Amino acid sequence: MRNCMAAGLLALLVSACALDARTGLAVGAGVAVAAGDRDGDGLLDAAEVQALVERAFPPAALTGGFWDGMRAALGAAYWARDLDRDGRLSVPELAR
Ligand SMILES: [Ca+2]
Ligand SMILES: [Ca+2]
Repeated sequence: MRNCMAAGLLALLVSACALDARTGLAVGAGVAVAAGDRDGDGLLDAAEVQALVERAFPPAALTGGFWDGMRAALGAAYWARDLDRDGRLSVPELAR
């Protein structure tokens, strides 16, 4: 049940991304990297992605298994874009 709810909300997030694609996802991806790129290397690493996930769903405020699932799903959505599987997300990867 919990997983179904998480999947439904993830589908909403993904469809929001699809809308964004039509209006210029490349710009959005650049903003996402700029906002999350703490060490300034132009890429998002695991810690930076985790920080973005926790900004979206703060673990201090959103507790319990459902929100754990949402954080895991959002993190997985980011890492699904790691096309070269180097453990870092570039602007071109996020823009695809
Ligand atoms: Ca970085
Ligand atoms: Ca990559």
